[in-house]
Amino acid sequence: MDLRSWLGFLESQNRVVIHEGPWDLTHMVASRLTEYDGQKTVIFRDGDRVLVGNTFNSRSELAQSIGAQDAKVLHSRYRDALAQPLVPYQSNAEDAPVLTVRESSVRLDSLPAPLHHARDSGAYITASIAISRDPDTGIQNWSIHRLQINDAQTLGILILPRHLAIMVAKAEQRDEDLPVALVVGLPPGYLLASQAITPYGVDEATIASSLLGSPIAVVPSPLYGIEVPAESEYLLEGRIIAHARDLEGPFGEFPRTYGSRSPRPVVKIDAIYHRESPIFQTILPASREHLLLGAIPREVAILNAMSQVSPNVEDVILTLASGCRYHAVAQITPRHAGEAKNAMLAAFAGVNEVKRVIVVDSDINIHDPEDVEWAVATRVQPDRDIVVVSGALGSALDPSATPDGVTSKWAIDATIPVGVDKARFEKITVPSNNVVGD
Ligand SMILES: Cc1cc2nc3c(=O)[nH]c(=O)nc-3n(C[C@H](O)[C@H](O)[C@H](O)COP(=O)(O)O)c2cc1C
Ligand SMILES: [Mn+2]
Repeated sequence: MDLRSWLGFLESQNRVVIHEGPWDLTHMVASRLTEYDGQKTVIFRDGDRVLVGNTFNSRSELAQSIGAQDAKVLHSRYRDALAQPLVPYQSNAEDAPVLTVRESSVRLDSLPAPLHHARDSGAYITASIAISRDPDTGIQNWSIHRLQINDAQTLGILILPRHLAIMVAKAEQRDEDLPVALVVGLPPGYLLASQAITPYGVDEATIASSLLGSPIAVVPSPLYGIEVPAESEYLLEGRIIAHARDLEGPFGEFPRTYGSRSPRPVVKIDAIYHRESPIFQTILPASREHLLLGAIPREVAILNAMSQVSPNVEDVILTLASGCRYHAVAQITPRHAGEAKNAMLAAFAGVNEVKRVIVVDSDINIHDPEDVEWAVATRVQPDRDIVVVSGALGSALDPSATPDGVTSKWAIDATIPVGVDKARFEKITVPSNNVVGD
């Protein structure tokens, strides 16, 4: 499955809005994507030039994109993909669609990269997977990074302290540039695989392969030999320049606030390749698409961590209002007094960004914020059921945390205490009336 076939499927299901004719990259594209966020994929078509956003709009569409029928199996499918990685398939350069055309010169400013939010510093590439190799082991890593177009050949990049940051530090220690391949235009499963939470040294290409159900085709990038998905629409090959820093940001981010303007690493692009009539992809920051890509791997990590201390963790979600990062709601059936508290602390250990976790019983619908609030209203005694942890590591993009992301965290146990009479807590219902009216 490539981006084209996924878009074709969405069109056949009437889930696409097509904008024909010239588009304006200054806020017009972002405003159409905002209008249809959570509802429709938007394709902007101007002759040969094509731009797409909102490539999925819900958990169920994301599930469909990896061949699953139901959003309910997203977590188990993701967990299985992490447990059973699959080695990609090596394709020939001649068969790789992404290598069809090499641009005669590098003109990043001619890519259809939109200016998204009001105070953004400029046009950004937001839907590229950055692929780099560890300078010692050669093992590759995939991650998505916001990329500010500085000029025709360079990009500013935000690299939070995860795997790519380790590679950059290793290269800079040797005063060497770090080769990087930026691929744009892939179906949701690839992007979801890039968000995997794994130990350093796991190649996310192996997770994409298992998540999609068969080895993905990869091809060495012509200049630096980085293995890239052959089905990509665009490939930008370049280097993260050793020790170079330039101002990047501000940029509207997933918490619906702006990330700061600061000196950040610089990518020099050396060559651009693409398919015939390539489709450029953008992810509107803070859109459903952006938030859900991060949600699934984090929910799986929280589920795993909580399950270590409580065997009856049924389900976890990260709420949309918290950017699918900061607020978790977990459904558990505690067997022992205090077990729910241990499980909540495990959620913090599972994912750094989680700032508040609420645990509820299995009769509460964690996808319904009103039902969760009902549980908090009727089952919580604040002096007994709230735990506050000070000075923990959270998200640097949370404006209320320190610039390094140090934050306090809170956990709310909204489960019915073990051993009390549950009848007092039972939700009222109206019995179904089977009499059919005349
Ligand atoms: C649309 C989107 C944009 C993102 N932008 C950034 C970014 O600018 N910088 C960053 O460090 N992580 C960003 N991320 C998160 C990383 O891609 C993600 O945490 C990834 O799993 C990190 O990979 P790693 O574990 O191999 O380091 C973004 C994620 C998405 C979905
Ligand atoms: Mn990684």
